Amino acid sequence: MHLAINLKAFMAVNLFKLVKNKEYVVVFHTGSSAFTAVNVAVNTGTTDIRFPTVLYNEGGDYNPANGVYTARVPGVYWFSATVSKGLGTDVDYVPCYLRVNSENKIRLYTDPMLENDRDGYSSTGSAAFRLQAGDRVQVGDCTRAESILSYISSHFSGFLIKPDF
Ligand SMILES: [Ca+2]
Repeated sequence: MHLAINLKAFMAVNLFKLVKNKEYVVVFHTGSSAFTAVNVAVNTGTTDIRFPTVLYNEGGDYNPANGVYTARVPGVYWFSATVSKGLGTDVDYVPCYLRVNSENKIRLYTDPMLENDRDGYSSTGSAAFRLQAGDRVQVGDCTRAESILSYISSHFSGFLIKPDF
């Protein structure tokens, strides 16, 4: 951490010198981005959910307060989400969507029949997306979101595969 801060300061000073002298065009490596978050809470007044417990958040692009991953770097990304329902509660199903900029892209879907509605079950969706800086990815538009199990069997993760530059 200390080394990174010093390196940043060094680069800022030397980049200024380079620009001032009009000698070079400098391209910085954009760094990586990856996260994993678990447990579930429903965003108040919505059908969107958040995964409030962060296990890993390199780059800090996932926000556990609202469950939204915001792309900092344009590029190709991979995301995966799983929602689980606990054993014993009689709920038809708990479908959700993986959403990009509030548009449903991938459906997380399991629908047991009749008496099997009391089973514990999980639904997963995974997808690659090309994102621009500022694009938002989250899990939402859920049905009966209050019945999703808030445990480590419900999780949301993603990472930058390849930056555009
Ligand atoms: Ca059912």
